[in-house]
Amino acid sequence: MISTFPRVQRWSYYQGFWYFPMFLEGLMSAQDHFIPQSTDIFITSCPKTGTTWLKALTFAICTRSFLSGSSASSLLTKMPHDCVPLLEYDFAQNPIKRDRAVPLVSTHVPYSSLPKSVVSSCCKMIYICRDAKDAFVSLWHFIADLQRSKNIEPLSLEEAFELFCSGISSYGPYWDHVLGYWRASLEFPEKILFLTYEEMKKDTASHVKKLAEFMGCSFTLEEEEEGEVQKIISLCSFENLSNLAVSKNGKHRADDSSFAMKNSVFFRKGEIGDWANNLTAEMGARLDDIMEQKLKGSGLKLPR
Ligand code: PAP
Repeated sequence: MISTFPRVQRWSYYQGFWYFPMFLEGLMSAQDHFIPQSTDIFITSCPKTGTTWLKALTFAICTRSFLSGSSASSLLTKMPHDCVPLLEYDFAQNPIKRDRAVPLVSTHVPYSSLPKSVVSSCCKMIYICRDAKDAFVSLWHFIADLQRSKNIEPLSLEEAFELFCSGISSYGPYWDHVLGYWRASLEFPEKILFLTYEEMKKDTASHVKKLAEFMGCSFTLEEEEEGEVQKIISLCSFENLSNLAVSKNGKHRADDSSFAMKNSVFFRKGEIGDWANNLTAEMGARLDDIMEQKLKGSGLKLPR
């Protein structure tokens, strides 16, 4: 069926958004079959907006009570992506693979295409987004690296930028993805927490506390006094995670020859504003204008 959908480059169009076919297959299967646990919390994002970091933080927050002095966090030996499964890939591949003790599921699926079973449930969602220019640059490097590793000639930065500006990118249009979750977060504030990468970088401690509170596992005074918040921030920092052996030497989806990738591709720079090292000022201004127009009237202004 997917082969009959409109297609540009490797992206297929479905319900207003663009997907690589294998994720679309997983999404369509999830729309038909996925049933969440009532306690599930969904980590939602457009690709390259801070998912790895948010997965690490939420996983560390909600598993902290399992950890005693002797048992170290799984995050030291497992990628955040292997701690928190992806709805449209991991469940499509093997629905029984999940660890039900960890109430976290991630997805890049736009709000309007989430399985009805998720939207009509009482499950909470945490959405993270980021300046469009940085998200685009991060995505371009990620896809280009993957394609080069498979001896496929990647799209040039300029070609990919043109497509991105016309709405064509993984799970794009980017602005519609952001707006879908933004509007839903205004409608259901107790259910959907809307975050930005930039604000989380600027004040990680208050975000970690906010996340814990939203997830229903606030830090106790005792935990705060023992520096638990700071321990989680340090554990999940770019510096710490990117330097772990599992990140440097491990592989993600190692058993899937067409989709295996080095874990290190998830850690590039982890900075705000790196777009300026990749795009011209004109390209930056053009994407800013597009975002401003698309977000106009929504009440949302993304930090830059
Ligand atoms: P995904 O959608 O494939 O899961 P995602 O984690 O959302 O990717 O985005 C990757 C970006 O987050 C990369 O940004 P960059 O390309 O601009 O460098 C990556 O470096 C950054 N990142 C990964 N882990 C962390 C972290 N622990 N703290 C801050 N940024 C991080």
